[in-house]
Amino acid sequence: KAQKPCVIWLTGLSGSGKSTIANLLEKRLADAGKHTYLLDGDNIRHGLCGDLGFSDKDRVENIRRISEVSKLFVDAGVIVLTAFISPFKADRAFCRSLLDDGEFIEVFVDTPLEVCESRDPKGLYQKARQGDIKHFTGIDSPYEAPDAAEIHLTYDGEDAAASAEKIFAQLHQNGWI
Ligand code: GGZ
Repeated sequence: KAQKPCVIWLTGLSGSGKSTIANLLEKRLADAGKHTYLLDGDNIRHGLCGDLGFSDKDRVENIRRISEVSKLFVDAGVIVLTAFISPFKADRAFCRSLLDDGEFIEVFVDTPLEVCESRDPKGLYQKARQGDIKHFTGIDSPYEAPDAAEIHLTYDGEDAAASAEKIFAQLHQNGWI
């Protein structure tokens, strides 16, 4: 039987763990025999969206393109995972609007700013605090938290593997995959 395609849309601050969780979840889905594709900064911001920066306007365009590409993958029967900050509600709603009911699964990786900032794997928060990077999400650029995400990962100090497993379980329980 053909798999049920959908978009698993992770949203959250820089350093919240989106990419790490998405990579582990993709592995878990592949092990379960699912055909998946992960869209993240590595394959999108260097290619299709290589002309875009981090102004509000560019972020809107970034998410618009990612949404359209996600829809194409769903048309092809693939389970798509996306890992972008996607700070604006309206843009996430746009992706939802492109898909059928039940095909857009919003996952809020709700790691507090203090935790993300203490991780600071690339030193970007420090640069933002010093004013060396402008328009950094959570510092001087907004993040609009979802108020009705299908899956809400509240931060409890658990590791990314546990978070990926939680998402996997909820995808099953709700019949989304
Ligand atoms: C936020 C920035 C910025 C600014 C560079 N604001 O931790 P990272 O490095 O790997 O994740 C961040 C990534 C965000 O790109 P997205 O495509 O997910 O953003 S959006 O959805 O808002 O379009 C960070 C890095 O790019 N980065 N400058 N000013 N993050």
